[in-house]
Amino acid sequence: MTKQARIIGAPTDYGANRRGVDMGPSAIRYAGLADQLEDAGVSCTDVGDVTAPPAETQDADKRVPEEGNAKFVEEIEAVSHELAEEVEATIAGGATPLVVGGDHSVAIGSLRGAAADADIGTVWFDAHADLNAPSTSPSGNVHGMPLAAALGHRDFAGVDWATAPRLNPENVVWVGLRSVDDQEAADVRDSAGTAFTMSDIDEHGIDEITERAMAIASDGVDGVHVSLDLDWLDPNEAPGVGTPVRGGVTYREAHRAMEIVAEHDREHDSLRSMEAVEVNPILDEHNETAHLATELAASALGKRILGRE
Ligand code: 6HN
Ligand code: MN
Ligand code: MN
Ligand code: MN
Repeated sequence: MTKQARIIGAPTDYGANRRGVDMGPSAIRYAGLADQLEDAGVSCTDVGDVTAPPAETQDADKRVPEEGNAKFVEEIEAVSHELAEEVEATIAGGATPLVVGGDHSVAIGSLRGAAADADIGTVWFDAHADLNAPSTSPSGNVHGMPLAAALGHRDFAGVDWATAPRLNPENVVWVGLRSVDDQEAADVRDSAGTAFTMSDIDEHGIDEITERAMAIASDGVDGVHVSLDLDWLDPNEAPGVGTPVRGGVTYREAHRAMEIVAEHDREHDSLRSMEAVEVNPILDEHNETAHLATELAASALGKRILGRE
């Protein structure tokens, strides 16, 4: 059956430390996302963007909670509601949501939507663990917190709009970690999830690590949300991101990983939803990072070099 994808733009930078990532959805569309997907044999519709007023028109400081620090939480709450509804409706309609960000705080909405009606796991392709909470975050930027929020961790306990109760902690898998804050690292170790660092990729290779990640994330649940933060790649390959960290995966490794996601999906029908986030066109070179996001999404959704079987 032809795969159906629904592109949902989430043009936010509320959760990031640098402006510009709100232009990610436009840049990714301009880089040819829909064409890439059609070439991959995926039938796709673009529903446009969720509502996200420019950060300049909002007041970050008034939104900082008394305990801990989380900038723009009210704006992020509004985006999460709308995005969760879009993602849920997309899945209910039989299509695969492809959320394009925006900063990584949009994952709060993606995960809630994907888990609205099913038990899910997630594979988090990212340099960062995104497991900070308002009381532990060194920055107050919510893009460093979506997994803590979704898992109902610490400060987010009882914050309904932020948590995804059917995201199973044992099915959370990080791939490619190389920049984790001190308390966050302890929380990753204490979590029920599985963390594969860049060292693990060096040691075992991208094939084995991605295969293990998909196996763990999909074990005993209904599907997997694949979260692709473009800073997962090395900044040489993906310069247009707000929080680059040297020592990331190469272009080929990234493609291989996404192809393994697609292979796993072909065999197990495991890919429930996906997002590509943190593309910052202001910092990009000739829209390369946005273009990369389109190619990687196409690979994850089944693109093969010699076409379909
Ligand atoms: N991202 N750990 C840092 C923080 O501010 O919490 C960086 C987070 C980056 C988040 O890239 O999605
Ligand atoms: Mn991230
Ligand atoms: Mn990151
Ligand atoms: Mn091994």
